[in-house]
Amino acid sequence: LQIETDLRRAIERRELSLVYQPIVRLQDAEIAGFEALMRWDHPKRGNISPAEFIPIAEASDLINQLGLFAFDKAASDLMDWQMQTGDLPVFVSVNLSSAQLLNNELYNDVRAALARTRCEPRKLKLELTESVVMENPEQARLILSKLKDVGLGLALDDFGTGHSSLSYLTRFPFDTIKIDKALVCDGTDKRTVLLRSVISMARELDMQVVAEGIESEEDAVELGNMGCEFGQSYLFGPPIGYDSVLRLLKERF
Ligand code: G
Ligand code: G
Ligand code: MN
Ligand code: NA
Repeated sequence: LQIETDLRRAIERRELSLVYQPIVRLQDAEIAGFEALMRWDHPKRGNISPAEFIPIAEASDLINQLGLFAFDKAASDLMDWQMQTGDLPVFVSVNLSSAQLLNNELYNDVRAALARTRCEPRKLKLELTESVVMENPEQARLILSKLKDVGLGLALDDFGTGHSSLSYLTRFPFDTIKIDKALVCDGTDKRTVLLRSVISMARELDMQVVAEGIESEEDAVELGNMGCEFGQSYLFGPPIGYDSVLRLLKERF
């Protein structure tokens, strides 16, 4: 596949970058952190969506390199921002694919990136979907508890889309759940009941809750009243580049 060959070269050719979408506190719209999202500027085809190239990377060994690039880059960007603003009460979360989780090198790679960048582990989170964990629950539990012990945050992403087994919330060391936009924007009358129970369950388990895809101010207020602490959506801001994040942080902190 030509695109796979191109992707293989994309890292060294500096065609891959990260953008950062704010995750805000619903109470006062203050920035709590950012989700790092990968972008590929292809020399001929222009911007290719991660929805297209991540699956290609996942189907080969490339995802491990891409994933490591994202983790290392997110950690070093955060350190660079902090060099210019001082210590920040802000985290960055990075998506993790299943092939990465099952890769024996992941733990050492993560430790090496933390050592290289000197980023505090508690300022970084890994985002995993249920399906990533489900592929091999035993091994996932093992590696996730090791990563937790290192001090990284762990977020269960896209919650409410798959065949959510509630046991995932307790069997794995997640500290955060991200409620998928499909549930946040659900048009049926079950929406309120579902959101209320997910949020109260998460809170009783001492987990932070991020609602994704909140479209209106009314929904933000409603979710806040239900006990949801954080939101991430275009309403609060689109993904932005390194310089824009720095500007935003200088304004706020
Ligand atoms: O940013 P955007 O909506 O285009 O992302 C589309 C999908 O690609 C999302 O599901 C997102 O989680 C995924 N994605 C973006 N960046 C990364 C990454 O660095 N690693 C992995 N595994 N997935 C990513
Ligand atoms: O699967 P994951 O949750 O990692 O994907 C996050 C993706 O959702 C990002 O690619 C981002 O571009 C997209 N996104 C962020 N905010 C919104 C929003 O308010 N509405 C919609 N439809 N998508 C969003
Ligand atoms: Mn995510
Ligand atoms: Na999601």
